Amino acid sequence: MAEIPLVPAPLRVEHTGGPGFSMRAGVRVHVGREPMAVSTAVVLASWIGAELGVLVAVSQERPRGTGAVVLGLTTDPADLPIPDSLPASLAAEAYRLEVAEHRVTITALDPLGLIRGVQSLTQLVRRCGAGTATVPAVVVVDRPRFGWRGLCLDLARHHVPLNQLTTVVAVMASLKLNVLHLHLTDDQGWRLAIPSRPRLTEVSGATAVGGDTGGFLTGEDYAELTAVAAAQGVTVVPEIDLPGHVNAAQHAYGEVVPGGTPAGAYQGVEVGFSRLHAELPASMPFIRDVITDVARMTPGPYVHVGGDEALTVDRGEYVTLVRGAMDAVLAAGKTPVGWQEVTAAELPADAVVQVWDPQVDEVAVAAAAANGARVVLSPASRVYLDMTYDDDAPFGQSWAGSIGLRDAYGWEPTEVVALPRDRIAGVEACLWSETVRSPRELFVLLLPRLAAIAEVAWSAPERREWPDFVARLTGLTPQWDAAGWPWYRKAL
Ligand code: TNX
Repeated sequence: MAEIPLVPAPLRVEHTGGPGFSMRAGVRVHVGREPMAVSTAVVLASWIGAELGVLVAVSQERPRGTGAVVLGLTTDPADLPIPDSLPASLAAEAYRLEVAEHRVTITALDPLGLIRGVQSLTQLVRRCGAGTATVPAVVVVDRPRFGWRGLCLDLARHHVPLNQLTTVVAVMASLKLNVLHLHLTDDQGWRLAIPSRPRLTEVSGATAVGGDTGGFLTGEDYAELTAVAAAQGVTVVPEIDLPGHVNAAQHAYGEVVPGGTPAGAYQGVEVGFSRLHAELPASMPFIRDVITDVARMTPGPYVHVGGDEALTVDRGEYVTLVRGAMDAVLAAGKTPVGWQEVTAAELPADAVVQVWDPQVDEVAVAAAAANGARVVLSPASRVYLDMTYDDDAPFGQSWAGSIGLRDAYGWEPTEVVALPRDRIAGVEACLWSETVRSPRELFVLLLPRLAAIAEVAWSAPERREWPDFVARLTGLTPQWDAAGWPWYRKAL
């Protein structure tokens, strides 16, 4: 399969032989009338146009003649084909891609599937000289293994501005990842403007680890990011971390500090020292207002309330504060997500629990799952991309060990915690940013390991094989170079 460099590996790919499809001036993208499908067609047409250096038209007429890329929705799962037993959320992302000499056809049940098919098509396009490109003659039948395929990005320790975030979304989408979890608040900084508490960013937007430059997303930035992400089938999940990791909030608002004096700015990297206090009258209104604002600004269905490493809060008070935050999420019509520690509280039926720490309390996670929670797996020793690649890697941390490309690839989500299969929502990589001081460091820590984790999350276990993965990835990296995405070359 190496000559077909699809990453993550599709369910089935068949080389049909023949000359393949030749893209040149005059190629058109055909689509029906469904608005999301039309926006996918526009994204594809502009991508092909940029590759070829020509303008590519989007047409809603029936395709005639040659040179057409046709995006079509179907209502019949047998067209793809998809088994009846597949959950609807996974079926929505399934697609069939057929490349023949005169036509490329992408078929799906839902516009999301068209987006995934387009992402495969773009990985197959080979530029050959000025104004032309070819696509090999193949039939790809594909669908995801897990519905939650995420990346958690820490903006709080070091800010990541909008232009870099949109590139991260493009990288994610190209690997069929579909959840961008933003860790927006922590001890060191607050990165999203909150209308009801403007001082959060006015004061704590400016701070960062080591006294480095801060920054924050305005409401308009955030709206643009969520729209850019949605157009590529990526859902943004904002995280407001509490009741620990709150020094930036306490630096901006003394009302959530006992005694009322705002805390100093924090530039270090220790965790676990700051906390909210349930007995302070301002605490619950603060939590409610912030969560309500964030939920209102967020088009996606989830709000993450953190809950990790609240090391100085006793259990009863922890439960009160976490439940308060989750109730605010529910009242705003969203689904709460929390780090594994939130299993100390009784969770709402459809909550999502994110497992990260090797010291996980498996019994508590299993009990939450038995009560209806779904679980996202972020085992630190496999997916914490702030860890170094190896001993001589130029940057990164090491508390969870080094994570080489093969470590990020060679693990099985169903073996992290004993859970019924249908309780596993999926997999999420995390890039904590204590040490991340430049876009180059950010992308080099992500790539190529993010591709490995994307394959763990998307591909059927029987399709995953290390040498084949390395060969496909090697075939894909010229596209990363062409896009200007830095990556860690020694990993391959
Ligand atoms: C643990 S993972 C943390 C973060 C740190 C990270 C560094 C989690 C929920 N908490 O606060 O940034 O380790 O690797």
